[in-house]
Amino acid sequence: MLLDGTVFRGESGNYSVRVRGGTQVYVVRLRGNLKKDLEYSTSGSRPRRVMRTRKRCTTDPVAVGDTVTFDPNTKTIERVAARRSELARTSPSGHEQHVLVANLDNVFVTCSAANPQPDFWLLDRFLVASEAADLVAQIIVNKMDLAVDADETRREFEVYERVGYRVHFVSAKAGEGIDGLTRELMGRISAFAGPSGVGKSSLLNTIQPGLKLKTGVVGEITHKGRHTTTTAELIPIAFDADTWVADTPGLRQMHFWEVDKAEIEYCFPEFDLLIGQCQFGNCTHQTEPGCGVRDAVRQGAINQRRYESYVQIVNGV
Ligand SMILES: Nc1nc2c(ncn2[C@@H]2O[C@H](COP(=O)(O)OP(=O)(O)OP(=O)(O)O)[C@@H](O)[C@H]2O)c(=O)[nH]1
Ligand SMILES: [Mg+2]
Ligand SMILES: [Zn+2]
Repeated sequence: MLLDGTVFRGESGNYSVRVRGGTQVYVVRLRGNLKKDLEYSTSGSRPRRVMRTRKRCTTDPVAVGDTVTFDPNTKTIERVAARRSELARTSPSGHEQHVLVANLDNVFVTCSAANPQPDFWLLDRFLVASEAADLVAQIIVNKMDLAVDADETRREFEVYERVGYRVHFVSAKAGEGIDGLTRELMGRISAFAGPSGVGKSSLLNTIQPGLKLKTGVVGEITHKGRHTTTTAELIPIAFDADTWVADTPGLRQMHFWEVDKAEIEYCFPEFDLLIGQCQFGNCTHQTEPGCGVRDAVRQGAINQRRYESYVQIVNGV
Protein backbone atom coordinates (compact mmCIF):
# COMPACT_ATOMS: atom_id res chain seq x y z
CA MET A 1 0.00 0.00 0.00
CA LEU A 2 1.30 3.44 -0.92
CA LEU A 3 0.61 6.66 0.96
CA ASP A 4 0.65 10.33 -0.02
CA GLY A 5 2.17 12.90 2.27
CA THR A 6 3.85 16.28 2.60
CA VAL A 7 7.61 16.53 3.09
CA PHE A 8 8.22 18.93 5.97
CA ARG A 9 11.91 18.37 6.65
CA GLY A 10 14.85 17.06 4.64
CA GLU A 11 18.28 16.13 5.97
CA SER A 12 20.96 14.36 3.96
CA GLY A 13 18.49 12.38 1.93
CA ASN A 14 16.17 11.55 4.79
CA TYR A 15 12.80 13.14 4.32
CA SER A 16 10.24 13.53 7.10
CA VAL A 17 6.74 13.12 5.74
CA ARG A 18 3.32 13.52 7.25
CA VAL A 19 0.22 12.04 5.69
CA ARG A 20 -2.70 14.31 5.12
CA GLY A 21 -4.95 14.41 8.15
CA GLY A 22 -2.58 12.27 10.23
CA THR A 23 0.01 13.02 12.85
CA GLN A 24 2.40 10.09 12.36
CA VAL A 25 5.79 11.02 10.91
CA TYR A 26 7.49 8.76 8.36
CA VAL A 27 11.17 9.15 7.56
CA VAL A 28 11.70 8.02 3.98
CA ARG A 29 14.39 8.04 1.30
CA LEU A 30 14.27 8.30 -2.47
CA ARG A 31 14.12 5.03 -4.38
CA GLY A 32 17.59 4.61 -5.91
CA ASN A 33 16.69 4.92 -9.56
CA LEU A 34 13.93 7.44 -9.08
CA LYS A 35 16.02 10.54 -9.61
CA LYS A 36 16.18 10.17 -13.38
CA ASP A 37 12.45 9.54 -13.72
CA LEU A 38 11.42 12.59 -11.80
CA GLU A 39 9.33 15.09 -13.58
CA TYR A 40 8.24 18.40 -12.23
CA SER A 41 5.99 20.93 -13.73
CA THR A 42 5.17 24.37 -12.49
CA SER A 43 2.37 26.45 -13.81
CA GLY A 44 2.97 30.16 -13.74
CA SER A 45 -0.17 32.10 -13.03
CA ARG A 46 0.80 35.45 -14.43
CA PRO A 47 1.01 36.29 -18.11
CA ARG A 48 4.63 36.77 -19.00
CA ARG A 49 6.35 37.52 -22.22
CA VAL A 50 9.66 36.54 -20.74
CA MET A 51 9.36 32.85 -20.18
CA ARG A 52 11.85 31.30 -17.93
CA THR A 53 13.66 28.21 -18.98
CA ARG A 54 14.30 26.65 -15.65
CA LYS A 55 17.00 24.10 -15.27
CA ARG A 56 15.36 21.09 -13.81
CA CYS A 57 16.36 18.40 -11.40
CA THR A 58 19.07 19.87 -9.41
CA THR A 59 20.93 19.42 -6.18
CA ASP A 60 17.85 18.22 -4.41
CA PRO A 61 15.18 16.21 -6.18
CA VAL A 62 12.82 16.54 -3.24
CA ALA A 63 12.19 19.72 -1.30
CA VAL A 64 10.09 20.54 1.73
CA GLY A 65 6.56 21.18 0.58
CA ASP A 66 6.66 18.40 -1.98
CA THR A 67 3.81 15.94 -2.06
CA VAL A 68 5.29 12.46 -2.33
CA THR A 69 3.89 8.99 -2.76
CA PHE A 70 5.81 6.54 -0.60
CA ASP A 71 5.84 2.96 0.58
CA PRO A 72 5.59 2.95 4.39
CA ASN A 73 7.11 -0.55 4.61
CA THR A 74 10.23 -0.03 2.52
CA LYS A 75 10.32 3.66 3.49
CA THR A 76 11.00 4.74 -0.06
CA ILE A 77 9.55 7.57 -2.12
CA GLU A 78 8.02 6.24 -5.33
CA ARG A 79 6.74 9.46 -6.85
CA VAL A 80 6.99 13.22 -6.47
CA ALA A 81 3.90 15.15 -7.53
CA ALA A 82 4.06 18.05 -9.98
CA ARG A 83 4.77 21.29 -8.17
CA ARG A 84 2.39 24.23 -7.95
CA SER A 85 5.29 26.59 -7.29
CA GLU A 86 8.99 26.64 -6.48
CA LEU A 87 10.99 29.06 -4.43
CA ALA A 88 14.53 28.39 -5.58
CA ARG A 89 17.99 29.82 -5.44
CA THR A 90 20.89 29.20 -7.75
CA SER A 91 23.94 27.51 -6.30
CA PRO A 92 27.11 29.61 -5.94
CA SER A 93 28.47 27.98 -9.10
CA GLY A 94 25.41 29.20 -10.96
CA HIS A 95 24.79 25.85 -12.58
CA GLU A 96 22.47 24.21 -10.19
CA GLN A 97 19.25 25.15 -8.59
CA HIS A 98 18.31 24.52 -5.05
CA VAL A 99 14.62 24.50 -4.28
CA LEU A 100 14.02 25.93 -0.83
CA VAL A 101 10.30 25.32 -0.69
CA ALA A 102 7.97 23.63 -3.15
CA ASN A 103 4.26 24.32 -3.37
CA LEU A 104 4.31 27.49 -1.34
CA ASP A 105 0.80 28.92 -1.77
CA ASN A 106 0.99 32.20 0.08
CA VAL A 107 3.62 34.70 1.08
CA PHE A 108 2.55 37.06 3.82
CA VAL A 109 4.74 40.12 3.52
CA THR A 110 4.57 41.58 6.99
CA CYS A 111 5.16 45.08 8.23
CA SER A 112 3.93 47.02 11.24
CA ALA A 113 1.96 50.24 11.65
CA ALA A 114 4.58 51.52 14.11
CA ASN A 115 7.77 50.38 15.87
CA PRO A 116 9.07 49.92 13.20
CA GLN A 117 7.24 52.20 10.76
CA PRO A 118 6.33 50.66 7.40
CA ASP A 119 9.15 50.75 4.87
CA PHE A 120 7.31 50.88 1.56
CA TRP A 121 10.49 50.54 -0.52
CA LEU A 122 11.35 47.32 1.25
CA LEU A 123 7.74 46.15 0.99
CA ASP A 124 7.93 46.61 -2.79
CA ARG A 125 11.09 44.50 -2.93
CA PHE A 126 9.41 41.68 -1.06
CA LEU A 127 6.39 41.89 -3.36
CA VAL A 128 8.58 41.84 -6.46
CA ALA A 129 10.45 38.80 -5.19
CA SER A 130 7.16 37.01 -4.55
CA GLU A 131 5.78 37.86 -7.96
CA ALA A 132 9.01 36.72 -9.61
CA ALA A 133 8.65 33.34 -7.94
CA ASP A 134 5.02 33.23 -9.08
CA LEU A 135 3.84 33.19 -5.50
CA VAL A 136 0.66 34.83 -4.29
CA ALA A 137 1.58 37.65 -1.94
CA GLN A 138 -0.66 39.22 0.68
CA ILE A 139 0.30 42.10 2.95
CA ILE A 140 -0.01 42.14 6.73
CA VAL A 141 0.08 45.39 8.66
CA ASN A 142 0.58 44.32 12.26
CA LYS A 143 0.63 46.39 15.49
CA MET A 144 -2.48 48.35 14.53
CA ASP A 145 -2.88 48.92 18.30
CA LEU A 146 0.16 51.23 18.04
CA ALA A 147 -1.10 53.21 15.03
CA VAL A 148 -1.38 56.90 15.87
CA ASP A 149 -4.11 57.30 13.25
CA ALA A 150 -5.51 53.96 12.07
CA ASP A 151 -7.42 55.54 9.16
CA GLU A 152 -4.26 57.22 7.94
CA THR A 153 -2.39 53.88 8.09
CA ARG A 154 -5.15 52.23 6.07
CA ARG A 155 -5.00 55.03 3.49
CA GLU A 156 -1.26 54.53 3.05
CA PHE A 157 -1.87 50.97 1.91
CA GLU A 158 -4.73 51.75 -0.48
CA VAL A 159 -2.35 51.86 -3.41
CA TYR A 160 -1.57 48.18 -2.80
CA GLU A 161 -5.23 47.23 -2.52
CA ARG A 162 -5.92 49.05 -5.80
CA VAL A 163 -3.34 47.00 -7.68
CA GLY A 164 -4.82 43.80 -6.29
CA TYR A 165 -3.00 42.90 -3.09
CA ARG A 166 -5.02 41.80 -0.12
CA VAL A 167 -4.03 43.82 2.96
CA HIS A 168 -4.73 42.54 6.48
CA PHE A 169 -4.72 45.15 9.25
CA VAL A 170 -4.13 43.23 12.45
CA SER A 171 -2.76 43.30 15.96
CA ALA A 172 -1.12 40.24 17.44
CA LYS A 173 -1.26 41.93 20.83
CA ALA A 174 -4.96 42.83 20.75
CA GLY A 175 -5.90 39.69 18.83
CA GLU A 176 -7.50 41.77 16.09
CA GLY A 177 -7.89 40.52 12.52
CA ILE A 178 -6.47 37.12 13.43
CA ASP A 179 -9.53 35.14 12.28
CA GLY A 180 -9.25 36.50 8.74
CA LEU A 181 -5.57 35.53 8.63
CA THR A 182 -6.26 32.08 9.98
CA ARG A 183 -8.77 31.47 7.21
CA GLU A 184 -6.12 32.33 4.63
CA LEU A 185 -3.70 29.80 6.13
CA MET A 186 -6.09 26.84 6.21
CA GLY A 187 -5.05 23.88 4.10
CA ARG A 188 -2.13 25.72 2.54
CA ILE A 189 1.62 26.21 2.79
CA SER A 190 2.45 29.77 3.74
CA ALA A 191 5.53 31.81 4.54
CA PHE A 192 5.83 34.95 6.62
CA ALA A 193 8.39 37.34 5.21
CA GLY A 194 9.37 40.80 6.34
CA PRO A 195 11.88 42.74 8.41
CA SER A 196 12.84 41.90 11.97
CA GLY A 197 10.62 43.12 14.76
CA VAL A 198 7.35 43.54 12.87
CA GLY A 199 5.80 40.64 14.78
CA LYS A 200 5.86 37.61 12.48
CA SER A 201 6.57 35.19 15.34
CA SER A 202 4.07 36.98 17.59
CA LEU A 203 1.38 36.59 14.94
CA LEU A 204 2.05 32.89 14.55
CA ASN A 205 1.95 32.47 18.33
CA THR A 206 -1.42 34.21 18.42
CA ILE A 207 -2.74 32.05 15.59
CA GLN A 208 -1.39 28.88 17.16
CA PRO A 209 -0.51 29.33 20.86
CA GLY A 210 1.01 25.83 20.98
CA LEU A 211 3.90 26.96 18.77
CA LYS A 212 5.58 29.13 21.44
CA LEU A 213 7.96 30.75 18.95
CA LYS A 214 10.57 33.00 20.46
CA THR A 215 9.81 36.69 20.08
CA GLY A 216 12.23 39.52 20.44
CA VAL A 217 12.52 43.09 21.56
CA VAL A 218 12.73 45.52 18.66
CA GLY A 219 16.27 46.80 18.25
CA GLU A 220 17.88 43.90 20.02
CA ILE A 221 20.62 42.28 17.96
CA THR A 222 20.01 38.56 17.92
CA HIS A 223 22.53 37.39 15.29
CA LYS A 224 19.90 34.97 14.14
CA GLY A 225 21.03 35.18 10.53
CA ARG A 226 24.53 33.93 11.26
CA HIS A 227 23.99 30.22 11.14
CA THR A 228 21.30 30.37 8.54
CA THR A 229 20.43 26.94 7.28
CA THR A 230 19.67 26.81 3.61
CA THR A 231 16.98 24.20 3.95
CA ALA A 232 13.61 25.37 5.03
CA GLU A 233 11.38 23.48 7.37
CA LEU A 234 7.62 23.42 7.48
CA ILE A 235 5.92 23.96 10.83
CA PRO A 236 2.55 22.27 11.21
CA ILE A 237 -0.28 24.49 12.31
CA ALA A 238 -2.24 22.06 14.41
CA PHE A 239 -5.76 23.31 13.75
CA ASP A 240 -5.59 21.56 10.41
CA ALA A 241 -3.12 18.81 9.66
CA ASP A 242 -2.59 20.10 6.14
CA THR A 243 -1.75 23.64 7.16
CA TRP A 244 1.91 24.57 7.21
CA VAL A 245 4.11 27.58 7.68
CA ALA A 246 7.54 27.55 6.07
CA ASP A 247 10.31 28.95 8.18
CA THR A 248 13.98 29.76 7.88
CA PRO A 249 15.66 33.03 8.76
CA GLY A 250 16.69 33.40 5.11
CA LEU A 251 13.17 32.97 3.91
CA ARG A 252 11.95 35.62 6.30
CA GLN A 253 14.60 38.12 5.30
CA MET A 254 14.59 37.24 1.62
CA HIS A 255 18.32 36.59 1.33
CA PHE A 256 17.75 33.82 -1.13
CA TRP A 257 15.07 35.30 -3.28
CA GLU A 258 16.22 35.92 -6.77
CA VAL A 259 14.78 38.17 -9.38
CA ASP A 260 15.79 38.23 -13.00
CA LYS A 261 16.19 41.84 -14.12
CA ALA A 262 14.16 41.36 -17.28
CA GLU A 263 11.23 40.19 -15.21
CA ILE A 264 10.96 43.11 -12.81
CA GLU A 265 8.50 45.07 -14.94
CA TYR A 266 6.13 42.09 -14.85
CA CYS A 267 6.34 42.02 -11.07
CA PHE A 268 4.43 45.30 -10.79
CA PRO A 269 0.81 44.27 -11.42
CA GLU A 270 -0.19 47.82 -12.34
CA PHE A 271 2.30 47.83 -15.25
CA ASP A 272 0.99 44.63 -16.76
CA LEU A 273 -1.53 45.95 -19.28
CA LEU A 274 0.61 48.93 -20.24
CA ILE A 275 3.85 47.19 -21.12
CA GLY A 276 2.57 46.30 -24.59
CA GLN A 277 1.70 49.92 -25.27
CA CYS A 278 5.22 51.32 -25.20
CA GLN A 279 6.66 52.52 -28.51
CA PHE A 280 9.73 50.32 -28.11
CA GLY A 281 9.44 46.65 -27.46
CA ASN A 282 12.46 46.69 -25.16
CA CYS A 283 11.34 49.82 -23.32
CA THR A 284 12.75 50.04 -19.79
CA HIS A 285 10.16 52.73 -18.92
CA GLN A 286 12.81 55.22 -17.88
CA THR A 287 13.90 57.60 -20.63
CA GLU A 288 12.38 56.17 -23.83
CA PRO A 289 9.81 58.24 -25.77
CA GLY A 290 6.29 56.91 -26.14
CA CYS A 291 6.36 54.97 -22.88
CA GLY A 292 2.92 53.77 -21.77
CA VAL A 293 4.07 53.23 -18.21
CA ARG A 294 5.41 56.77 -17.76
CA ASP A 295 2.28 58.18 -19.40
CA ALA A 296 0.24 56.36 -16.79
CA VAL A 297 2.46 57.77 -14.01
CA ARG A 298 1.93 61.29 -15.39
CA GLN A 299 -1.82 60.75 -15.54
CA GLY A 300 -1.87 59.41 -12.00
CA ALA A 301 -3.00 55.91 -12.97
CA ILE A 302 0.27 54.51 -11.61
CA ASN A 303 1.42 55.67 -8.21
CA GLN A 304 4.55 57.83 -8.47
CA ARG A 305 6.32 56.21 -5.52
CA ARG A 306 5.64 52.68 -6.79
CA TYR A 307 7.11 53.75 -10.14
CA GLU A 308 10.21 55.11 -8.40
CA SER A 309 10.48 51.82 -6.56
CA TYR A 310 10.52 50.04 -9.93
CA VAL A 311 13.31 52.33 -11.17
CA GLN A 312 15.38 51.68 -8.04
CA ILE A 313 14.98 47.94 -8.22
CA VAL A 314 15.68 47.72 -11.94
CA ASN A 315 18.83 49.83 -11.54
CA GLY A 316 20.00 47.73 -8.63
CA VAL A 317 19.94 50.64 -6.21
N1 LIG B 1 2.16 46.62 20.43
C1 LIG B 1 2.34 45.50 19.75
N2 LIG B 1 3.53 44.86 19.82
C2 LIG B 1 3.70 43.73 19.09
C3 LIG B 1 2.67 43.20 18.26
N3 LIG B 1 3.14 42.10 17.65
C4 LIG B 1 4.42 41.94 18.09
N4 LIG B 1 4.75 42.91 18.97
C5 LIG B 1 6.06 43.06 19.66
O1 LIG B 1 7.06 43.32 18.68
C6 LIG B 1 8.30 42.72 19.05
C7 LIG B 1 8.85 41.87 17.92
O2 LIG B 1 7.97 40.79 17.66
P1 LIG B 1 8.48 39.42 16.97
O3 LIG B 1 7.27 38.56 16.84
O4 LIG B 1 9.65 38.85 17.69
O5 LIG B 1 8.95 39.96 15.54
P2 LIG B 1 9.50 39.11 14.28
O6 LIG B 1 8.90 39.72 13.08
O7 LIG B 1 9.24 37.68 14.49
O8 LIG B 1 11.05 39.43 14.31
P3 LIG B 1 12.27 38.50 13.78
O9 LIG B 1 12.05 37.09 14.28
O10 LIG B 1 13.49 39.14 14.36
O11 LIG B 1 12.26 38.60 12.27
C8 LIG B 1 8.01 41.92 20.32
O12 LIG B 1 8.45 42.66 21.42
C9 LIG B 1 6.52 41.77 20.33
O13 LIG B 1 5.97 41.66 21.62
C10 LIG B 1 1.42 43.92 18.20
O14 LIG B 1 0.45 43.56 17.51
N5 LIG B 1 1.33 45.07 18.96
MG1 LIG C 1 10.52 35.99 14.65
ZN1 LIG D 1 7.82 51.90 -21.41
